[in-house]
Amino acid sequence: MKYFNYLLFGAMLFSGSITAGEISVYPQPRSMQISQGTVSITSQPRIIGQEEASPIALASIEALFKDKPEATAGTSRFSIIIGERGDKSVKKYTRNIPQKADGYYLKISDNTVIIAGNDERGTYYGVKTLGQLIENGQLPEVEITDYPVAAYRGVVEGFYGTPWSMKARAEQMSFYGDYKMNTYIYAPKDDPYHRSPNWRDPYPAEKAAELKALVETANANGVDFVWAIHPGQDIRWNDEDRDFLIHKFEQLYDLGVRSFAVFFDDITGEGTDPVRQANLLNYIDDNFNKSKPDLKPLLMCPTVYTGSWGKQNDYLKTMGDMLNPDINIMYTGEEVIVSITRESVDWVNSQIKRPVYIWWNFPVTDYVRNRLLMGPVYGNDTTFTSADITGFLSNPMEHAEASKIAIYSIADYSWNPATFNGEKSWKDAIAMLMPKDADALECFARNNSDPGDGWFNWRREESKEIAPYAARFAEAVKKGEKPSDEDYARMKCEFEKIVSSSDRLLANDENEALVKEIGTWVRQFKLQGETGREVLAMVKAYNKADSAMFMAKYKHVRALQQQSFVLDQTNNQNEYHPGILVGTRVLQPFINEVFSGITKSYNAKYGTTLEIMSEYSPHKFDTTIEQLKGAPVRVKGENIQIPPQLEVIRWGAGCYVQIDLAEPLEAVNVQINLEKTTPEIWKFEVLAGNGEWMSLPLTTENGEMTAKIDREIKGARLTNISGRDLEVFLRKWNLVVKK
Ligand code: LOG
Repeated sequence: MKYFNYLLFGAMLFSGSITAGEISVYPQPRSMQISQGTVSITSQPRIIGQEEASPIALASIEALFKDKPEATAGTSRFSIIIGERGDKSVKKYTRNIPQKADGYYLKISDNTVIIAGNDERGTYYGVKTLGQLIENGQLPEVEITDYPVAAYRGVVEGFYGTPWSMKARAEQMSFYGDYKMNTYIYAPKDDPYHRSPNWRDPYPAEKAAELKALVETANANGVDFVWAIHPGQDIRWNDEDRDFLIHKFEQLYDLGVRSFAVFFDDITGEGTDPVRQANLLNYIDDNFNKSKPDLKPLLMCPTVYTGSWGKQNDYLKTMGDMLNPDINIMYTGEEVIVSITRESVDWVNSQIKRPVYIWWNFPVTDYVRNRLLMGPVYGNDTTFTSADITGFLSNPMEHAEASKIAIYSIADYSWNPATFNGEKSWKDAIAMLMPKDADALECFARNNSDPGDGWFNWRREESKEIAPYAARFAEAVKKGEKPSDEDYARMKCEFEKIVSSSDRLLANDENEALVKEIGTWVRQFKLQGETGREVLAMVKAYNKADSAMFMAKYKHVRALQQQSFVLDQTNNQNEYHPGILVGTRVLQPFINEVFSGITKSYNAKYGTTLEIMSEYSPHKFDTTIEQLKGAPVRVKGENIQIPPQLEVIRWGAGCYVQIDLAEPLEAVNVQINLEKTTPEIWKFEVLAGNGEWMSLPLTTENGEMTAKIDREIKGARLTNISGRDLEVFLRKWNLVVKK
């Protein structure tokens, strides 16, 4: 028999007689040898070992073959020998079973399947692999030895914002089971019983019942439900609070929870003391955990959870020295939002004196709530072994189903980093979520993956295939040249695809939960596609000197911009990052530049004064500063803003920026940050109801200039009265109004 060594080839190989394509098992197994034969599944299997084998593994087998008929005399029946290390059924294969937690040995040959786990979960995972191998009623003959790198894999529901629903969580559990994730940490920042103010109080009966049901679902899918408490913001370091915490854990223990965590992230004050934190954790470990033999090791999230903060003090070293060795310690990497590097992991391990438990802040969006992060997982070191990391969890978006794209790949990566292929894993995740409309979802996902520019300083690739075409095209328009036919065709094709993909996503009936979560972004994406298409048509009309066509397309674009503005202003109005942003890295800048550029050219050629501002706003922006012409006026809740500019602004003597409001509004104040400057050289004025400009005093507060307004105004203006040309950074221009 001919054997291919899977590891040698570094990719899945397929056996000749299995018809469709390649064999994909996720997460990718450590070692898989595929031979030529197949086993046909025509009936229910004969199970050998059911007296002792893992009950969830057996339940999973039953689910796999429930549609097959009972075997009858004459049908060729295949057998499954199943069990875990020490069970009679698999004794013969003991040598083959990897001695690793969650590991298993799976062999399919001669009408027989052997599934031998190192432990119960290993057996269960062997069944999950078996399920993935079935294709068209056939199983390839394979031999697999498999076990994970990270002992703990899965998700920490640890974001700010609307916690996942119980329904979504239950759905996640079976997803985790399917892809060999064994951990779910319950830690939603916005559950008041997890954090202040109610961490001391037991859950009310109804909530408790819901959690109990969820714990059962987790168990049924081989997932450890970890309940985390977050007491640090108002903890008093006394016996009373310590006992409150233990009582709360006791309540959760009674609900079935067998794994606990204490989180001290994002707190200030007394609670941050590492010595007291460590003493509390050791107390819990010695008195609560050790008295209950069925508990998993205690887990903690430190206050100093990044390398860059850790290097400024001894906090992590204190934890490493003081904490009982069996307590696991979390860490987000060198920064809060960042890829996980070898260097950072080696450093933290030297401090905490145990392999780190990674809390990876991806694809969480609580710091950019108007966006979705749907792109591939990449950038993490691929040489980690079990000696480096004990856990690797994803902190997801508040959109549970949409987060599965990233979670799927993180499961894949944390099981076997060495063979991880981010791009392939991403495509397979998409196909798993939406088999029939995978290409439509892929189009949406590849254009919605970057968190943008911000304090977190962590960008993701977005629209990367189209980017070079977009750049060349926009550059040509800017120079007043005609873009190449190739670039035009490529951009047009992408915008067409965006429009049709959006419609297909909105009409998709394979994954209702996903469509519901991302629907508003998809509608915005469709508008973006339509706008892009029409902006291209403006360029074409201009180059053909077809004025009538240009005007028709121009007006259509204005109408689309307005619709996009309304959508942004009326959906997802959270107080932090309200609105709906899509395709911000390449597509929107492209549309804006080309729209402004071609309209400017048109104005120059035909002597018209068409608005060149590329983003619709009811308010108008007026300026005598050349660099700022065409900048948008953004409305974010109660704030009317000129967005921060990256480059230095040359603000000539006497030049101004001015906002003309669409209607009189009750203004509260203005906040202006031009970096190092002083109020004396600026004049701030508002346009009062009587149509007169009046000057208001500017003061400096926390490095920014501010003026109280407290009246109804129709406009606001800032003028350079220094008598000199100035160079400034425009970091902030925010007019606060009452809605
Ligand atoms: C929080 C987390 C939040 C994340 C991303 C940790 C350990 N804690 O900066 O709740 O979802 O960042 O914004 C955090 O990451 N703090």
